[in-house]
Amino acid sequence: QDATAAVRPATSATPVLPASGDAVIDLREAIRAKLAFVIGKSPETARERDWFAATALALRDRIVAACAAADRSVPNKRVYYLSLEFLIGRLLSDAMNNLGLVETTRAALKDLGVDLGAVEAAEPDAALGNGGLGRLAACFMESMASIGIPAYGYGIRYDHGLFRQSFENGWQREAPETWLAEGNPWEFVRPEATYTIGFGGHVTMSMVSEGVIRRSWHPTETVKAVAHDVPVVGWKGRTVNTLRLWKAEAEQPVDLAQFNGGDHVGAVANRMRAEAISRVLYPSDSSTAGQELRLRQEYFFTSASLQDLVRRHVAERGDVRTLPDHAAIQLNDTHPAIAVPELMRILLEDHGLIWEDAWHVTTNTLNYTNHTLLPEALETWPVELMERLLPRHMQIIYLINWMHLEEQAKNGKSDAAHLAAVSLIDESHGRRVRMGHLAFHGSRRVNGVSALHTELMRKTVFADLHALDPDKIVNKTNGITFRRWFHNANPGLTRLAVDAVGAGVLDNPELLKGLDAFAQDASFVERYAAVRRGRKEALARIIEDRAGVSVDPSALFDVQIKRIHEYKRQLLNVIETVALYQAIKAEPHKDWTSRVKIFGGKAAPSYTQAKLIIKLACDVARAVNDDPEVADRLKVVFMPNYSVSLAEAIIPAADLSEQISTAGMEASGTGNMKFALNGALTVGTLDGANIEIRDHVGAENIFIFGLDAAGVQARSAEPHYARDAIWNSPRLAAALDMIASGRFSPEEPNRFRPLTDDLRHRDQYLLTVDFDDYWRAQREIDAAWKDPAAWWRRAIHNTARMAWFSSDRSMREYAEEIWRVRVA
Ligand code: NBG
Repeated sequence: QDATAAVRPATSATPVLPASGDAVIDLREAIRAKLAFVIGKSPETARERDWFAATALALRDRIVAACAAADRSVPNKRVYYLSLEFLIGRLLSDAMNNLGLVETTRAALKDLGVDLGAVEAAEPDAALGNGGLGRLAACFMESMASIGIPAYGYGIRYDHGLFRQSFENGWQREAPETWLAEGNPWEFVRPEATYTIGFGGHVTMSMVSEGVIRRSWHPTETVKAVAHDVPVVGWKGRTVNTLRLWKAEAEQPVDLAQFNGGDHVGAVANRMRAEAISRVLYPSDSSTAGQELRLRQEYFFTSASLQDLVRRHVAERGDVRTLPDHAAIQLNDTHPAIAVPELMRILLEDHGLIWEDAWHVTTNTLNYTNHTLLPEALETWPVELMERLLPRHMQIIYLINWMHLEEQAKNGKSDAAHLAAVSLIDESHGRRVRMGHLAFHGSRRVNGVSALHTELMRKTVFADLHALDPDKIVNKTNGITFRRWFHNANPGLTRLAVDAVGAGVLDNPELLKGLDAFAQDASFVERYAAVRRGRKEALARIIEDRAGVSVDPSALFDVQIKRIHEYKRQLLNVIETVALYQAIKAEPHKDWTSRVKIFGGKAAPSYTQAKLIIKLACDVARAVNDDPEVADRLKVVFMPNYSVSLAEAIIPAADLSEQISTAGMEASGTGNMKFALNGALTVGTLDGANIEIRDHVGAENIFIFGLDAAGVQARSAEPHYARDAIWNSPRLAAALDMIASGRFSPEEPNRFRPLTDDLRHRDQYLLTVDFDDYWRAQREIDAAWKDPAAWWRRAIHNTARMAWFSSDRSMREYAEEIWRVRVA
């Protein structure tokens, strides 16, 4: 397991509640009992993993107790958050912190001769997501529980989460992830919440009365969805919500006739096919997977979730027509967009509603969040595939679309171009269902995830639909949960904040503003810098351990950790590294600011260009780190197997946060928020939430460079912009030449030509155009680092002014303006 234990200073966790003697004894005995009677081990034979399971089970009892003690009455309205991804990471520290039991647990384990840090490190990450979209869902679940919004998260219980990444000579290798190999102590299996999910087959029509035709679906294949519940405990144990993850099981685990006939493999083929649905998370981020199994996953979890919530509603309220009064459903991206026809089908077929009533219920219950405008990520499914897999849904989509287009004609907007633009079916690339259009049309509210992204939704991808209903699109800028990304990840800084502005800051992050007054206070600055220093030393040990590079903790730690994607422009950072390397070699005696460039992130296994960028970063790292002339002035590290836990170790140790996407392409970003909250300064473009971060922390406390979104659009239209930019920048030209020459890949000189050739001829992401200004910003940062008082003042202003980016704020906004649900 990941040995991040070393980074959690054993003496300085947030002491929400100090350990009290009785509580320690109670918990200690509870852990001892779990170890003996559930795990079946003695303290002598128990491994850290066993202690983790025993501790988790003991804490889970307390979560259940908190749940039982809470208000058990039926809430007036619930939120249902449907997401194909929940990137929750480890849960032990969340649970301890929110129950106020960090110190109690530490003391209880200590009594048993066990170190809490080691136990925490033994928990596998639940990596049921790829990146920002899945992590956002996890932050939102925690925030809803913390501010008291009754909610269920619905997703898939993947056997295998996001793959494990290792490097072989700098090439990414993928291995399956196995978080469930030793069971999951947090979950409860709920066989009574099992639903049947159909696929394929045909639709029949029958006359129910004069002129009333009822259609019904007869699937050929059925799969069971079995609920597995993970409790989500909020801050101070106030609310416990549920993350309900569906596991796919076959209705008939073995075909006994086939088995008896000797066909032992054939006898379980059906089971394999069914269970494949929840076997593995698709490792694609901001691009579509496009395969049939993916559509099966989407429909599987959407149908199970809708059946479950409709059943709950009818049991509680009797009448399915009042669903919009008591349930708000959020579709996290288009992955659950099939909810539109599925909810219609349930209402029409299972509850006998007429079309108009069903449509009213559907469009007043569903809401949709868009997370990207990148064309390669906009889901469309071939009509032919939908007709084969979900014939009834395809009929319903056709009918919805027919009415939608009729409405246009009625309003005098029947020109072909307009109809083609707003249609739910794209006729231009074969016939395909546009899932974004479907989700948009079937929802009451549609939201973007940052101010800029929402503006671009209105102007670009959804412009035509937006014109039809100008109030539908709203902005809800993303947020992060401070409990995990500040209190748990950075106990030292949290302690310092508590000392400075009071423990109320743990409940109300707005109190962080009080830290502004300490930005010039020498003793506070010293403590703030000491906390960072401690985290950098710990990270340096992890870097040595996992990447085999020794780095100096007094250097500037410059970090870019996120999925590897061309639009995020890790390549721009690598090229700047090469240019800096050349500059140091040219003037080795100049007073360079020492830097450690830290990269981390996974590339989708089929994303060739992204994997080549990783290889380049690793090859550049090898050359730079081995060059005695450079020595400690520049080190480059690519950390393998980036994960939520690793982020928790890296972010508090970062001095500089790289948020350098091409303007207009990063919908929001949320890593950017985590860094700034922990006091790293940002070097970034005017993209996504960077703009709002600048507005909050102040333009003098962030390093902005490059074209803005309008500039990107204008420049992209110019011919030869890349050629011209390289021509005008000798520094860029020299760095590209060095890479293209094979200097970093002597054993294969042309290895990186696909990267350099692409930049010279196409450069879709405008690296060449932004390069010089990026270089300028980086040298400004070098200079700023040399003035520690000014640097720490800026860092403290960042921490002090990031409160608005709490996901509690995001959730309150959703609650008021989208879900219309009361916050307790
Ligand atoms: C991602 C965006 C990020 C954004 C997260 C969360 C997808 C499809 N989108 O910029 O790229 O922060 O969503 O909203 O993964």
